[in-house]
Amino acid sequence: MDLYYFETPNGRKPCAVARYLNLPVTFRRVDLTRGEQKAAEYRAINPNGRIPALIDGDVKLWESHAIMAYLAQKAGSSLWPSEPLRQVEVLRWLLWDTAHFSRHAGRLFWENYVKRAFGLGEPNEAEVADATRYFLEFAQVLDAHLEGRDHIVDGGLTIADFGVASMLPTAAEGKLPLTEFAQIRRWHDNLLKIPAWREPWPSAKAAA
Ligand SMILES: N[C@@H](CCC(=O)N[C@@H](CS)C(=O)NCC(=O)O)C(=O)O
Repeated sequence: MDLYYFETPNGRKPCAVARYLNLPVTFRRVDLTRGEQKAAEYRAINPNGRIPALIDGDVKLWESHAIMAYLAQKAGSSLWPSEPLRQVEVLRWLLWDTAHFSRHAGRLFWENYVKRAFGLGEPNEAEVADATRYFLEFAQVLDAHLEGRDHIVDGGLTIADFGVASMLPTAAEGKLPLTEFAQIRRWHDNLLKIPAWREPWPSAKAAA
């Protein structure tokens, strides 16, 4: 199995699952700083020109959440639950995350960190204000949901935790306003105790 990744929030998700489950994955680094994701050879794997992507025999997959689900199912892991209702809950939170929580966190990460890091200019203040407003709105939903819970979906760790948490390891760089969200911080502090989440990246040696 070949997993195409880079050290970014969307790359973290499948790398963390592969490491958590100790799967026999060949990690293939796609250097976004050199534009390798736009090369025709890579677009043949992911026509979106983005990481991550996975090839497993005849299976060619892109979209980080789908790749996490595939890896968990392949391993027979409860990261992808067997109960239909819990599967629906995982889907609900992953879809919500893409549409709302990580979407606006990602906008802040882009404005507050990526633009400067890659010489793309200063943050656009109007964009920061708009993203902050939405981030606060959806962080409130997540914080209330996590009250009295250790995981997004009751019953244990699932890929919904890794999906919804994906922007949080870079919260400082993205200047995510998390101060008032004690439940989110508690939940993510616990996730960071999982070595595969804290350190998902293959060593230089392991990466092809
Ligand atoms: N919805 C996609 C998003 C993938 C994505 O945007 N990846 C970013 C890195 S976090 C990327 O490859 N960006 C490179 C580019 O836009 O050229 C997923 O979850 O896999």
